[in-house]
Amino acid sequence: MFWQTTRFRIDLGQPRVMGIVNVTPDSFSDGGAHASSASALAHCERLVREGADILDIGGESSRPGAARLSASDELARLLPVLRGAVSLGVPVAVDTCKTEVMRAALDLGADIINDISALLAPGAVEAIAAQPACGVCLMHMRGEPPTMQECADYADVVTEVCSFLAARLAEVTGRGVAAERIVLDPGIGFGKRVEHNLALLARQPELLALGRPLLLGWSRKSTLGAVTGRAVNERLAASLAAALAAVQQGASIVRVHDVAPTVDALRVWRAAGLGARAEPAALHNPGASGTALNSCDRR
Ligand code: 7PJ
Repeated sequence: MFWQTTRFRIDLGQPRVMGIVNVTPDSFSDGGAHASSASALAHCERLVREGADILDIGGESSRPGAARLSASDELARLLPVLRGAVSLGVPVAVDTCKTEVMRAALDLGADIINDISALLAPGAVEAIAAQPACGVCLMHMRGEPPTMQECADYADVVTEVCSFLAARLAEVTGRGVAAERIVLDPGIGFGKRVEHNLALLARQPELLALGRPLLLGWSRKSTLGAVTGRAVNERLAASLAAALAAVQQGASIVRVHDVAPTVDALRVWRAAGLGARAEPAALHNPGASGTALNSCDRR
């Protein structure tokens, strides 16, 4: 399977690592804002050196209870970093749910829109459909970040996440976005309690029936803290275990903070031959023998 994005057609015959880049706000001065862009860009460069296949740049925190940011503040944080990131040779995703931010990011050459609200904002589907090839990640969330943990009620979380993603996929493709441009994400931690997140891992193969690749974000999340009793900065081992388990359960892309250790873990997983997929990359791309581990095919 492939994920079509603006500049890259990403071969998902092997699992891919999406490195998280949070653009840290600095409200003290323009100099401070400039410094935080420079350090975010340095972080992008580091993640690429560590083997990230995709960068995911976010300007707004979507953690439970987080305050909302205006589109212009979000753009002021994002755009300077995005400008530099698009020259690093890997596909760049922008993590946003605002239509205005999507448009500006796509104008600057972003490859992927990663939307935790699955393009539900007015005009968002149109903004994606207006582009010939940008990629999109549609994620399930119950409620909105400030209050989402109050909405965590499900009769059957896996079935409900599945139906939501199926409906969004149908809507977005129906409005002119090719299915090949879309990946799906059950949204670990977004309006879900520990038992819901763990059920989504245990029964993740059911989501594969939707017919599109899965992106999973477990890195450092609170469910891992609940399971291990560890604080957020002590969850590396738990995050690696979750990433590998997600891949073993069929995930094509893992969204992580700790790129180098995740790349190592996946190398071992692949070396053991555990990565054989129903659709090996070679069947789709017979000319490309010996593709480098972290390469993405340019369109
Ligand atoms: C996710 C995300 C995720 C996708 C965040 C955090 C919270 N985008 N953005 N999937 N999580 N697609 O990293 O803890 O799980 S922000």
